[in-house]
Amino acid sequence: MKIESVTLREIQMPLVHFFETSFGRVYGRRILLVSVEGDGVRGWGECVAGEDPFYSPEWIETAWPTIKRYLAPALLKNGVESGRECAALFARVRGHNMAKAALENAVWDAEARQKQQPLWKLLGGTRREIACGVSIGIQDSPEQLLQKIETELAAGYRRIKIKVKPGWDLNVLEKIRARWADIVLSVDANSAYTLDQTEHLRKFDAYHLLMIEQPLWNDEIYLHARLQKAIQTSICLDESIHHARDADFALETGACRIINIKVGRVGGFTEAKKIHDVAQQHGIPVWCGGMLESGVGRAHNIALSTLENFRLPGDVSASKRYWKEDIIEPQVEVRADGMIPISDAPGTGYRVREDLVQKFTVREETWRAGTTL
Ligand code: OSB
Ligand code: MG
Repeated sequence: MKIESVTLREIQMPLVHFFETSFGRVYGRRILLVSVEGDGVRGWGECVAGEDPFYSPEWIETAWPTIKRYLAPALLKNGVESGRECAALFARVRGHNMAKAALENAVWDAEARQKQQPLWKLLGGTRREIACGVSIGIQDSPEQLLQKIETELAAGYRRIKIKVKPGWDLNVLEKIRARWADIVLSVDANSAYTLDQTEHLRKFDAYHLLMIEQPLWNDEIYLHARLQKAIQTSICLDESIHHARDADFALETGACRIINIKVGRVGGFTEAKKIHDVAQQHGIPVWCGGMLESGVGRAHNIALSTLENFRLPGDVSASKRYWKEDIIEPQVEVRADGMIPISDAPGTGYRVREDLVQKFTVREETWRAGTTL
């Protein structure tokens, strides 16, 4: 398809409730959105980079100039036949996966609309409904955490994940298990521990967790293999996996038994599909991670989660857990049985509310094909 223009925006939206991880607390989001236009359709993509370089070295202030100076010009000068071709076009730029994914996914989105096909089908998905979990941040007190878990269980969510760090881990797990002995429960450390704490991490085994996500360094795989040998709880890697080669290395070395796929962290749908396939060949399940996305990224996560090997509930939850009013229509809703039904409509099945996008926009730039970039 011929890409005629690329628009990059920053929107700002307050979160309904703050979100705290081992690297800090956020009260609202600054989100970069990309839209591409061509062949009479518009496709949308979300850049999941954070407000700070804490989850990953990439953050919104590296993503903006990377898109402006390199990625958007590459797309506008060369054009692409499909979303599949973007990764090769962007390969000259090293890293900056979240910036790349925002553009690549916008092209897939446009392609699905142009072909009048559901995005999930274009991606090769098969599921007609997907299972949802929730990620609950660190709270001011264990009592508040228990209250939140109760609310999410009542809403039907099929897996509870809590954020942990030293000082907010075994003490809260003890309280959770005393109240709910059998719920499907995971923890996510976002790299808050080191290998010297293996003895401490082994104590997590007593709480029969579905997984412990990213216990060690964000840039480390092999030391997770050492840890996995020493503990019973399955390790899931998030931050450490950037492409299919990482997934292959992690699975060959036994560094994890589960992989979290975030389409932004891995540079777009094309690489996400490859990681999905590598895991499947190893008999390892994957699930879809979240990055406190607006409806644009959320709708893409839903489409990705329809692939067969997304066998565990994802961090793909309802719009209303994050936003007073999400920027898509309909809002993402989770049924009382904890599932999201998949629409047969062309594209994502969710319409972007451009009036709201406009209202939340704080900066915006458009680049067109054929003009000096
Ligand atoms: O590690 O999965 C993570 C949010 C921001 C950065 C990293 C992570 C998260 C989440 C939130 O856990 C998941 C969600 O979108 O609800
Ligand atoms: Mg994580």
